[in-house]
Amino acid sequence: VSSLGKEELTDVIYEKSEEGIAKITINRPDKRNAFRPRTIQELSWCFSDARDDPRVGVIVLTGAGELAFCSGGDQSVRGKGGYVGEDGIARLNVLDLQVQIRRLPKPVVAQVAGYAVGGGHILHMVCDLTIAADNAIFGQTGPKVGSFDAGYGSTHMARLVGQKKAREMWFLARLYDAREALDMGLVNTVVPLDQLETETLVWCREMLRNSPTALRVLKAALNAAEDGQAGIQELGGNATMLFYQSEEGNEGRQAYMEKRAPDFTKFKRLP
Ligand code: 2NE
Repeated sequence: VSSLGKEELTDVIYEKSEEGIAKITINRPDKRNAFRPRTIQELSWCFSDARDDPRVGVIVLTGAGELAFCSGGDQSVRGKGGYVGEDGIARLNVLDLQVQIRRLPKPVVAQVAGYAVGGGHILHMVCDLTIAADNAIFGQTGPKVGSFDAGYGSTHMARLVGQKKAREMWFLARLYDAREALDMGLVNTVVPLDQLETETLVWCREMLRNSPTALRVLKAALNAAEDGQAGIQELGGNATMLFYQSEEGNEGRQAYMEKRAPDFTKFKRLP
């Protein structure tokens, strides 16, 4: 699927607007938008395209219909060791998708109507913001169906809602309505279902008006505080990107190309 093109998407709808919003919709409504390996491969392709497209400033992840954002892994294709695709290989490739969303240097907004449960709940948690409809229902079902996510699904949740609540969510596997999710800090806002799309656009447009570099570095900084060495690498990459745009950075490159000693004396050492 690495050579996948937009025309080959079956499980996902991918749209880009003139104003710079990419919208990625999980399109398996008959299964409450449960994902199979192909769904994740397609999502990954879309996120990669949205990352690389300089016209895209914000990405929205959502689910088709009003009944579900995503109900997690498709249990009908779950095999030994993961979810099994057409190639017969068992995969847990949603874990790679979580990392991709986390590392993507543009804001990713989850637009949630209906169920966001299991692996679908984790997908909304790793998005930067969540706009929920008043019919949204959140929770982990893993312990009921013989599954768990001991990565971001647990540790990032604890950072969002606190240790006690995270243990409650995982150990009891209860479901929570949108108001409870808002009170817990799981989502940013709750709006009537018929205003979900409009409200998401309002939040996206507000971010699009702000400095893309500021948002990019802030996302990396907020990640770095939690992601250890990988987080520092992400934040550090932004420093290199900015340094490469500076006169001082270019003096080094220029001197090397001209086979002369670099002259860094003209650059101020700021306090
Ligand atoms: C989502 C929920 C609560 C919705 O309930 P309801 O009553 O609104 O719908 P219903 O009738 O349960 O579902 C409609 C159709 O969608 C299928 C159902 O089997 C049903 O199919 P039909 O009977 O019409 O043929 N469906 C829904 N979710 C599915 C799923 N995840 N896999 C396959 N088919 C699914 C209710 O449907 C529900 O509780 N779903 C299961 C949620 C779940 O346990 N997800 C997996 C968690 S584990 C996970 O995602 C995971 C992980 O923990 C670690 C790594 C990777 C993944």
